[in-house]
Amino acid sequence: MTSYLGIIVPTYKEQDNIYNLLKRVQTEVEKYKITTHLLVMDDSSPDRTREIIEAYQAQLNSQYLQISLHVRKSKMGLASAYTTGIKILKANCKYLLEMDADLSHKPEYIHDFVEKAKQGYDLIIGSRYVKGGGVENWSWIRKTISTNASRYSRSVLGLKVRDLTGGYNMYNSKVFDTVNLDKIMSSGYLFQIEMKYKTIKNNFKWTEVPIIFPDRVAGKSKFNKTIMLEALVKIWQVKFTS
Ligand SMILES: Nc1nc2c(ncn2[C@@H]2O[C@H](COP(=O)(O)OP(=O)(O)OP(=O)(O)O)[C@@H](O)[C@H]2O)c(=O)[nH]1
Ligand SMILES: [Mg+2]
Repeated sequence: MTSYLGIIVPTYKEQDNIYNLLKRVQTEVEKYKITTHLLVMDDSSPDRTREIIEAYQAQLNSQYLQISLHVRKSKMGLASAYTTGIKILKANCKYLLEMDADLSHKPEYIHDFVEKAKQGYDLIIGSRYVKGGGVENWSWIRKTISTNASRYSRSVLGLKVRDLTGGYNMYNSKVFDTVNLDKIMSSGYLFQIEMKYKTIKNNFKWTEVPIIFPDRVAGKSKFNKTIMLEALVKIWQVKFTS
């Protein structure tokens, strides 16, 4: 079945969030009548994440939402969860949305992304750093690191995007006929930057939509300063080998 929207949700130990995420996505796509295929990419979470998804699937009866679950044997990281998910969905969905499971990416913004897609944009970036966007409950240190990382990446890569590091982004599936997912070299933090860079460099039309990004409430934060700082060095590799 073809859907207008494919949503890729990577999960690792999200038992406290996944039910609410699925519920809120369902509410939104039914409200706006968006045919949606949501694919959860779970890396064998050692908690109840999978069980909760399967229970949700079993009772789901929706005209607009279809849910699939892809389980990988071990924790293989966010970047490959996304690239694998994109490969699975791209032929059958017109647009692809990347979304975290921890509710930092509010499903209530899906409609804003879709509106921009209808206006002809191929990359729609959920942005904390444009007017109307922001973060909630972040320590000043995390805020400073994130804004400066975006500023630094922007100047290294010569892009005008305000929020380069964010992970709530929607792509026209046709982007992946041009941007080769097998050549994405980054994992972790840099992945989102590289994907945006390659899309924009290939002249796809992009825009940013404001999002308020609340910090995760439930589950353990995996934010890691070392990984992020490492990304800021490796960004030069993205620039010169892309
Ligand atoms: N499949 C898969 N999902 C992952 C992996 N690591 C993280 N995730 C999921 O990817 C999304 C983003 O990870 P987060 O831990 O929220 O990362 P973050 O937003 O940078 O940091 P915090 O929210 O502070 O933890 C969440 O839905 C996680 O469950 C992984 O190795 N494999
Ligand atoms: Mg998070």
